[in-house]
Amino acid sequence: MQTFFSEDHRKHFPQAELSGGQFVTPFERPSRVEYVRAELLARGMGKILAPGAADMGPIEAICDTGYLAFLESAFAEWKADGNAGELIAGCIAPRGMRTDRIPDNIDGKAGYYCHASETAITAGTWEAVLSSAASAQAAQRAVAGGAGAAFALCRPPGHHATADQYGGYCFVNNAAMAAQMFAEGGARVSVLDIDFHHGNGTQNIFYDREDVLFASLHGDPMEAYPYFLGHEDERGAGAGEGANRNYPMKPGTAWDEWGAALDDALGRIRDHGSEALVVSLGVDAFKDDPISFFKLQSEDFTRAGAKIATLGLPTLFVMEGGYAIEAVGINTVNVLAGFEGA
Ligand code: Q9C
Ligand code: ZN
Repeated sequence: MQTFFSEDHRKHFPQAELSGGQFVTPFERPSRVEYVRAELLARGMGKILAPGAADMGPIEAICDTGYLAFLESAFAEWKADGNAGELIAGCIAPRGMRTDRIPDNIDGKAGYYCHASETAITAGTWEAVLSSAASAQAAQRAVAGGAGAAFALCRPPGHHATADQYGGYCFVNNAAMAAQMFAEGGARVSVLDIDFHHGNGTQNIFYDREDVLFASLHGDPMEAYPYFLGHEDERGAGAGEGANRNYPMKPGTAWDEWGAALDDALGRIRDHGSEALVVSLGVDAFKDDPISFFKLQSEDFTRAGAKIATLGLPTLFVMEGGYAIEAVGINTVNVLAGFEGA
């Protein structure tokens, strides 16, 4: 299958992530996707194409206007306000205070539009975010045009971003944007999220929609980021009741339980009558991932790809997380190869 990938991802490379009370080199770093690209080439997985410029229409379809304006100018405002370092939100809008007034000051604005302070904004963040969305758009168009399957090698990732909040290394929700593009083409669509972390942004964007099913396999939010969403009893609202499925799992979860959850999710997608599938493809469920607690082996990713192929749907794979750097390429390409080999 074809891959869409932009070199501009490198423009987003914060020097610091607040982790364990220390500033460390961010887990979400440029080399992640370079390992994926190298593995795609080594295994002859098909052409890797540059996506061209992002279209703002599909981004605006899933994002708040004020939020996009914030992302575009945030770093310049931060510098203009006299700050020396990268933009890290400190004072995040909490319970018991107002969220109906968006502060003018950039520090306050960041606190309004951010949900997790591990994610920094730098000079090149916006351009990288646009290039990541461009890859998802180009890959979606390929699949909608009859390609059968395509891979958007997106960086930064997207599934934690809501319509108006960034965090969890995500700014614009590439998978949700692509799903909305399929929906606007008239298709019923499912988003299957196999990243270790719950896809809170995608769930939130489609929670009251029946035409877009969201199913997510992830670390139990009682124990894992994003902590405040992703429980089993979140089933959708209004017309979307029943079109949201969460599979939270405990530390140490390995293939037997994870694969069974995947089977159940695939059954829901079949029952939904989906005509297109978007896979939020994170490989941080891997046993050696430094910030996750599942125990999948590299071969299990091949099996997962083969199971996904049994749906027989036009499928768009969108890169999300995965932080065991050297294994990210192997595990990601294993999913794609398992899908193609099935
Ligand atoms: N001490 C994705 O996989 N928490 N995002 C990091 C590190 C945030 C993961 C904690 C994890 C976000 C796309
Ligand atoms: Zn993740």
